[in-house]
Amino acid sequence: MNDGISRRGALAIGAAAAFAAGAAKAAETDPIAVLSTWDFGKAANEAALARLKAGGSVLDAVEAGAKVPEADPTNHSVGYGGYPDRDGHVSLDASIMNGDGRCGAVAALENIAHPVSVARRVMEKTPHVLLVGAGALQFALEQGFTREDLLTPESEQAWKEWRKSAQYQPVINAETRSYEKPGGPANHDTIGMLARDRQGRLAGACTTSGLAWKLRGRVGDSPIVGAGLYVDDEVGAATSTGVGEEVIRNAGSFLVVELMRQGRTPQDACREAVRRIARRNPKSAKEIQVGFLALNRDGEAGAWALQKGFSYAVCDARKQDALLPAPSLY
Ligand code: SD4
Repeated sequence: MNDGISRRGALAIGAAAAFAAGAAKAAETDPIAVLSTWDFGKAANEAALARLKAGGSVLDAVEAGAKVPEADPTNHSVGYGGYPDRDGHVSLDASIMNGDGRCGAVAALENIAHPVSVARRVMEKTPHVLLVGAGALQFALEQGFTREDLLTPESEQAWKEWRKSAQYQPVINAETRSYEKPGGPANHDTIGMLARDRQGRLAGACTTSGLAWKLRGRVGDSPIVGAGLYVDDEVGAATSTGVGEEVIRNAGSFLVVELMRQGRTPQDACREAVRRIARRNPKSAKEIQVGFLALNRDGEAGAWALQKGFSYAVCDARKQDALLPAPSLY
């Protein structure tokens, strides 16, 4: 070679470039990713990432992440401090799912601060998927969970205020308020969390106190596998937030995963699931919020919502505390 670089040198440079490109590709195709719904997802993602870095499994990570808002008394739609039902009972729903199809859930569980952990015990210690109400509480106590009063003075005060009018309008009360005041105190909702480890294993968790002032015994989408959460290592994972009735009617998270299986990107799959809800019930869709969050097996994220104001927290190799606005139909 007569350009100042020997053939041997050129080969070495070529090999180094190829190695660098390969390394970059490996980094792109082998990421850790943790995603969560809403702004409080940032703190939850941090806890999940710490668990992964400490050698925990992807299931350990989503459980650790979901427990952060569950323990936060200022968050009125998840765990301790959640707004009660119309009769004053704080009643919690949660699910957890591993990418190999194992899953567990609890619904209408009272007096236990960490329903996501009880859901995991249902998955690991019983042949069942879902325990509800008094039976779920009995199981939790048998498993060593502590019985607690979850109604904080602040939530009790809000409930007493609500009782003055006692208008049972879960749709507008809970969701549109969040949408009108992004970042405000009402902008707190179900946490749905999805995670992928370096080996491409996926897991998800979803936990909530459900719609404020709901009817006693009402169960939303969050503990219904396929509605509020669905995870499949072969394809990806999805979770939802918003008015659970609409999500259940459309098997929302399962739909998102199946759309990804057909080749859609996570964002496009979420958009199609949102459009399906709007097509089926165009009148109510304008007045409620539903948001989907998805992660595919390669670690690519996406989200879509009916209304503006749905945000999601992303933690990946590039940035650990991103908070992104989801695109919306309206
Ligand atoms: C539910 N999707 O219970 C949950 C809760 C929620 O605002 O997201 N509420 O329907």
